[in-house]
Amino acid sequence: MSYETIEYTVADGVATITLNRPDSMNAMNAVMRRELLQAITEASEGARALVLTGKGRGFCAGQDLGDVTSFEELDLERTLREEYDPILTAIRECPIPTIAAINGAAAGAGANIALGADIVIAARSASFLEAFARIGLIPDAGGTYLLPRLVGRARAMGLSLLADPLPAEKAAEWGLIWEVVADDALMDNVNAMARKLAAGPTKAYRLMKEALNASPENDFETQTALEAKLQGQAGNSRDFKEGVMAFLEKRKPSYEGR
Ligand code: T3D
Repeated sequence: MSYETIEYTVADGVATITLNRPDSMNAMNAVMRRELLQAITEASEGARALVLTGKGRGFCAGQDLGDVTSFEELDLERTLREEYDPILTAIRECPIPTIAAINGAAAGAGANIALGADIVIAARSASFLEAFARIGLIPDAGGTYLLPRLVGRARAMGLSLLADPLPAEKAAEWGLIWEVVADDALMDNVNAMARKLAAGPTKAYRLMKEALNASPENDFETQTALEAKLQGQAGNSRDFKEGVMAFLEKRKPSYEGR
């Protein structure tokens, strides 16, 4: 499959999607939304880990504001429901681990799509900007769902109302993201992590994602019942047997993801 607005590569079981409209800080137009969804689906079916990053000095500046040619014809509810939401769902329900490598500014929908990944690693010079209030909108692309859950109501409100850039260091300090690394070490760190995950027990990863994603909405009994059900599935996997045998035989496990 060839793409116009993204680059898509697969190596060592790791699919990498690079948003590729650097002149506009990788702002999202309709083609990019379509291609991003297609590439996530492709990765879900053929790879064992997924990395999402941006070309140039930005990660993604959110909606391409240059696309707004007629305010009369604009239907944001439709665009969100039909074009953004499927991307958020594809990332959240992606059966393989997802890593967002934030190489620069992540703004608007670009920030919230990134925050939907399983692990977010940012370059020290990167920042997160809930830019919406600057143009009279509310955080979308999952922002109002994710932000309070990740950093609590006070910080979610501050980020949304003030719309000031949050430096990567502070984002890590707040628990919004996993970690910050030196700019020139970003992709080495991310690639090493992605390769480690791709060689791991990917069936267990899928099940743990299902459990952790369900957790915020569940009460204790519901969650522990789900945990037991999913652990039952993990316990029936070849990877579990391989993990235990490798431990007992004092060797490295070789996981197949089933
Ligand atoms: O369908 C719908 O509309 C609903 C969905 C909405 C979802 C949303 O994402 S709404 C939020 C949209 N995004 C923004 O409001 C962010 C706008 N951009 C910025 O605030 C800043 O550009 C950044 C903080 C991302 C980066 O700042 P800086 O100073 O590093 O770069 P810059 O000079 O502002 O931008 C560089 C170029 O990218 C510039 O083009 P030029 O002048 O060199 O030709 C700029 O116009 C362009 N650019 C940046 N963001 C966008 C963009 N072009 C189109 N759309 C953008 N979002």
